Amino acid sequence: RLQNKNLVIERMIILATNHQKVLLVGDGAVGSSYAFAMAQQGLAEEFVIVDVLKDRTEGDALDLEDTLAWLTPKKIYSGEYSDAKDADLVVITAGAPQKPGETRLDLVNKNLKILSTIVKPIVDAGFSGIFLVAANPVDILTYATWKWSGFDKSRVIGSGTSLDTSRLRVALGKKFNVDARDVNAYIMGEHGDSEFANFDEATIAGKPLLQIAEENGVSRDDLATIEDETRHKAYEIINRKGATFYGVATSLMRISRAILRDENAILPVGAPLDGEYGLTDTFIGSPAVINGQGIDRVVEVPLSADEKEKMAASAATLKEVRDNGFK
Ligand code: 6V0
Repeated sequence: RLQNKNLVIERMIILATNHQKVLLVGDGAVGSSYAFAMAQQGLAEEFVIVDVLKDRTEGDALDLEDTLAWLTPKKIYSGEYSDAKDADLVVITAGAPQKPGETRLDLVNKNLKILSTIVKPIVDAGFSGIFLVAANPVDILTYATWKWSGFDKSRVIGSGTSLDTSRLRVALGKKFNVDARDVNAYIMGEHGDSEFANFDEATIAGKPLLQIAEENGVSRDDLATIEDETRHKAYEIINRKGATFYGVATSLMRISRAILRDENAILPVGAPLDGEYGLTDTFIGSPAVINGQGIDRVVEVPLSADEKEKMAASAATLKEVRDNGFK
C-alpha cells in the first residue's frame, strides 16, 4: 500500500512539473487551426505564436484565450523566436499556400526563402526540442530544416503523408462502412502528386483490404479511383474554399500529442530514410514511431514490387526538385 501511495505521489509530481511549451511559426489558416486544435485537446501548458504579422498573432492569442474558461488552463501569447529557447516543440506552418492550379512543388522557391529566415533564429535562440514542419512542399522543407538546423534527424519531423493517410482512411471507411480509425492503410511517398496508397498490404481488423474489396464487389479500378481522389482532394477543397486547413491542423495536433505525451505512436509522417525502401538522404511519407524524443524509428512497410517502384519514383521526383531549388 505504501508503495502504491508513493507511486501516486510520484505521478502527481510529474504531472505538476511537466510544463510543456510549443512555439508555432505561421499564424495563417493552418497555424491558427492547429492552435485551436491544441487548445481543445489541452496540449501544452504554454503556447507561443510567431508570425511576421504581429497584429494577427496578438489578436489570435486574445481570441484563443477566450476558450480557456471551458478548457485546460494554459498560457497563450504572441511571441518571438527567442521564446523558442526552452520550447519542447516548434511547429512551422509559415509559407505561401497553393493557389488554384498550383502544385505543392511550385511553392518551393518562395517557401524555402521564408523557411531560411525562421530556422536559424530559432536554433540561435538555443532551441533544443523537436521541429515539426508542415509548410509545402513539406518533404523538401523538412529536409531543409534538418540541414539548416544541424539537428539530429530524429528531431526533425515532417507532416509528410499524415493528412493524405487520414483522407484515405476516411474514404475507405465510407466505402466499407467501418470507422476510419479501424482502417490500417497508408498513403506513402511525397506529400503531393506522386504519392500512392499501400493497398497491397492494407488491412481492416487484420484482414487484407484486397480480399475485403473482392468480397464486397469493389474492383482494383474502384480502389485506384479512391487513391486518385485522395491524391487530388486538396485541389477539390482549394477550388471551392481557397485553402485546406482543418485536416492538416488535426494531423499536426495528432503528431504533437504523440511527442508531448511520449506515446510511441506509429504515425505516417515525413520521415528521414536511412536505407528503408532502398532509399537514403530523403524525408518522405512513411510510418514511424513517434515519442518524446521525436522519430524513434522508421517503420518500413513491406511493400510489393510495384509499390516499391512507386516509392522510388516519388523519392526521385523530390530529389530532382530539391536539387534544383535547394543548395
Ligand atoms: P496562410 O493562411 O497564407 O498562412 C501563412 C502564414 O505564414 C501567414 O500568416 C504569413 O504571415 C506567415 N508567414 C509568411 N512569411 C513568414 C515569415 N517569414 N515568418 C513568419 N511567418 C511568415 O497559409 P496556410 O496557413 O493556408 O498554409 C501554410 C502552409 O501550409 C502552406 O505552405 C501550405 O501549402 C501548407 N499546407 C500544408 C499541408 C500539409 O499537409 N503539410 C496541408 C495544407 C497546407
